[in-house]
Amino acid sequence: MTAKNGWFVTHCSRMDHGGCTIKVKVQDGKIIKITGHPNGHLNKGYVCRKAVAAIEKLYHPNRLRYPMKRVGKRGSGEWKKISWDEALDLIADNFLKVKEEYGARAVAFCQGMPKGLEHFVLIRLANVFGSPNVVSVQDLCHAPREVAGFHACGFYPVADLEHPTDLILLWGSNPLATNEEGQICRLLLDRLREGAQLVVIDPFHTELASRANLHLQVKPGADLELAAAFIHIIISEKLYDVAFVNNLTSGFDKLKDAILKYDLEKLAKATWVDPEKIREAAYVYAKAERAMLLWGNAIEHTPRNYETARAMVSLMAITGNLGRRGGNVWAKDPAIAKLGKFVRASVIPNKRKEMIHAHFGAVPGLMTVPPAYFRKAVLEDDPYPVRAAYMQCTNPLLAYADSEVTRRALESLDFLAVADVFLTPTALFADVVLPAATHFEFNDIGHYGLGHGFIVARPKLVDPPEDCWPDMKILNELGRRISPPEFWYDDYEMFLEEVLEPSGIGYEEFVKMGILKGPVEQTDTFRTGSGKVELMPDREFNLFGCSEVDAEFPLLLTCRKDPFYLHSSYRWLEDLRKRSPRPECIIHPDVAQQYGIKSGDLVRIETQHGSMTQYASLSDKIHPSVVMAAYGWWFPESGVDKQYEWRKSNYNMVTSTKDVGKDFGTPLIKGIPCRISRVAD
Ligand SMILES: Nc1nc2c(c(=O)[nH]1)N[C@H]1C(S)=C(S)[C@@H](COP(=O)(O)OP(=O)(O)OC[C@H]3O[C@@H](n4cnc5c(=O)[nH]c(N)nc54)[C@H](O)[C@@H]3O)O[C@H]1N2
Ligand SMILES: Nc1nc2c(c(=O)[nH]1)N[C@H]1C(S)=C(S)[C@@H](COP(=O)(O)OP(=O)(O)OC[C@H]3O[C@@H](n4cnc5c(=O)[nH]c(N)nc54)[C@H](O)[C@@H]3O)O[C@H]1N2
Ligand code: SF4
Ligand SMILES: [Mo]
Repeated sequence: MTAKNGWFVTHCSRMDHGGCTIKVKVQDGKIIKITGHPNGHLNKGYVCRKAVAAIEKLYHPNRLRYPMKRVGKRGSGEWKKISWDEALDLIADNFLKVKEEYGARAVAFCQGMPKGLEHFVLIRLANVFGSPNVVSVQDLCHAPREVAGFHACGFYPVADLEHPTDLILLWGSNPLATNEEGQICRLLLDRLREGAQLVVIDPFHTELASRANLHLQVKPGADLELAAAFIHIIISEKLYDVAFVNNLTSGFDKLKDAILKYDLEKLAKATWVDPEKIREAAYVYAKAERAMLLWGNAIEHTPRNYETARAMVSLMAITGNLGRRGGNVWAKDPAIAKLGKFVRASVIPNKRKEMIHAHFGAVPGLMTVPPAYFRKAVLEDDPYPVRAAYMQCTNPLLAYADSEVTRRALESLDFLAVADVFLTPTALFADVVLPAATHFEFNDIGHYGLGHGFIVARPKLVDPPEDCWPDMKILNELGRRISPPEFWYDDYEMFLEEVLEPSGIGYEEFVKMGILKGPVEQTDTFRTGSGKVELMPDREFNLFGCSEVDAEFPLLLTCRKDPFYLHSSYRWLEDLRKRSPRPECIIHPDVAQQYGIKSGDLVRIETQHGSMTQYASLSDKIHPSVVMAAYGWWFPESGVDKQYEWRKSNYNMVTSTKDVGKDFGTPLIKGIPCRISRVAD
C-alpha cells in the first residue's frame, strides 16, 4: 500500500551503506522531497546530495521497468520484453539444468555492497539450492577487518563514535565523503567539536586532514609498515598499557620480537613518512586516555590486508583501547534473528569445505567467494566448473578488479541473470535482466548483518513502477522454483518478521521505533582460544612487501570513492553528474609540469596490467609520487553500441588479479606502480 500525502520518517539506503534518518514528503503517490531528520540517531539532521538524488533515481525515464530476455549476442544490447513468469521459469530451468550436469555448486549467487535484507535472502537461496558459492566484494570490503578482529579478539572492533573520546586515529578512511563503517561522519564531527584530537593517515590531504592535529602522508600500500612502526615505538618506548597487556593479551613477547627485530628507521623509510612524525603520532595515540582507530577501505585494498588489520587490532589492544568506551568496541546486536539461522546455514553443512575459495586456502571465516576465485572457476574450471550466475545489486565489470577477466567470465558463462534498477555494462552480458524495485518502494530492514549493533526501518512509501519487484520478492519466487518450498513464504514480507521475531515486535511497530540497537558495553571478555586478545597472528607479518616504483612505472596509483556516487552506481543521475561530471585523476602540480600536463588535460594512466584515461586535476594535496584516480566510471550517455564505454576510464582496467592475497583473495587496488602521459588532442 502506498503512503498517503504528507511527511514520513524512514532511513536512507542504497546510496551508500545507509543509516541517516530522513524525512520524506509524499504527494499523490510520488516522493517530492527528502530532508535530514533533526533527531536522526546517526545524522542529526544531516543529509547528503546522493540521498536527495534518490528522487531522480526513482522516476528516471530509463529505469528498468520490465523483465527482458537477450535476443542478440552477449553485450549487444538487443532485448525482448518478457513476463515475470517467463523470466523466472527461464532462470529456474537453466539453474536446474546446470545443477543436474555439474552440481549445485556450479551456480554462483553474486551480490555487491549489501543494500538491505536482500543480501541475506540471496544467501538463503544459495544455501537451500545447495550451492556454497555466494560471491561478493567482501575481499575488498570489511571481511578483512571483521575476520582479523574475530581472530584477534573474538569480535569486530568498531570505532565507538557514539561516546566521547580523546583521540580519533583516522586510518585510510575518508568519512566526510563516504560515511565509512556505516557510521555517519556527523558523529565524528561531534567528537571533534567536543575537543577530541585527530590524526589522519592518508596519502591525500583530505578535508579532515586539514582539521587534524597530525597528518601522515603515507605511501599507498604501506599501511602495514606504518602500523608496525607505531607498534615499534609504543613497545620500545614503553608507552603501552601495562595492565591491559599483562591481564588481557597473549603473545606480547612474540609481537615484540617480530617487530623490534626491524630497525625503526627502515620501517619508517618504507612508509615515506618522517620518523619523527610517526613518533609523534604514536605518542599521542598511546597517551590519550581514550582513543579510537577508525579504519577504512585503504587498509583492505592490498593482498596483505589480513596482517595489516591484525597489526591494527594489536595497536588497539596494547594501548588499552580495545573493548573500551571511546575506543574500539564490540557493538552487540539487539535481540534479532541470528544470521546463520536466517540464511539456513544448517542445510549446507559442507559449505566451508566446498566454497570455491576453500580450495585456494583462504581463511575459513570468509563465507563469500572472492571475485578473483569465482572467475577462475568460470574460466578455468578451477577448482571445479561454475557455469551459471545470478547477480543482484552489483556491477562487476566496474567493481571487480581486472575488468577484462570479468568480461571474459561474463561471456563464458552458460547462463547469467542480472537484477538491477538500470541497464549497466554488466547487465549487457546477461541472458535475462530483471527490473528491481528500490528504496522507498518496499518494506526493508537496513544494517542487518553489518556488525554495527543496530538495525533501522525502511518502510515502503510509494509503489514501484508496475513491473518492478523488490529483490526479496524475486528471490522468494525463484526460490520456490528451484528449492524446497518450506524455505519460502507466500508473502515475502515475512522475511522482515523473521528477522524481528526474537525482539518480540512486529515490523509495523519497528517502523514506529525506527531503530533497534544493542548494548555497547565495555568488555574484558575476548572469545579467542586463550580468552585474551591474541596479539600475534599465526605467522610473521609480511613486512616490506609493498610495491616499489621504478624507471618504467615511476609513480604509485591509488583511488578513493567519489562523494557524489556509490561505486559505479548513478552516473546516470543528472543531479549528481553535474556535480561530478567526469573522471578526474589528481596529480601534484610539480609532477604534472614534468610531464607537460595541464589542468583538464586528458591523461593516460598505465600500469603493467592495462591502461585508462582520466582528466587531470592538479593539486598539491596529493603526495608528489602518487596519482589519485577516480573509480567506478562508465558512460551511460554513450549508449549501448559502445557498451557504455566501460573500459575507457575504468580503474579496474589497470588492476590485476594475477597475484592475490591468500587469506581473502584480495588484489592490489591501492599503491600500484604506474606512469602517466598526456593524451594528444
Ligand atoms: N578499484 C576499486 N574497486 C573496488 C573498490 C575501490 O575502491 N576501488 N571498492 C570495492 C568495494 S568497497 C565494494 S563494496 C565494491 C562495490 O561493488 P558493487 O556493489 O558491485 O558496486 P556498484 O557499482 O555500486 O553496483 C551496484 C549495482 O546495484 C544496483 N542497484 C542499486 N539499488 C539496487 C536495488 O535495490 N536492487 C538491485 N537489484 N540493484 C540495485 C546499481 O544500479 C548498481 O548497478 O566494489 C569494490 N571494488
Ligand atoms: N560517496 C560514497 N560513499 C561511500 C561509497 C561510495 O562509493 N561513495 N562506498 C561505500 C562503501 S561500500 C565503503 S566500503 C566505504 C569505503 O569508504 P572509505 O574507507 O572512506 O574508502 P575509500 O574512499 O576507498 O578510501 C578512503 C581513503 O583512503 C585514502 N587512501 C588511498 N590509498 C591509501 C593507502 O594506501 N593508505 C591509506 N592509509 N589511505 C589511502 C584515500 O585518499 C581516501 O581518503 O564507503 C561507503 N560510502
Ligand atoms: S550519508 Fe549515506 S545514509 Fe546519509 S544521507 Fe547520504 S547516502 Fe544517505
Ligand atoms: Mo565496500
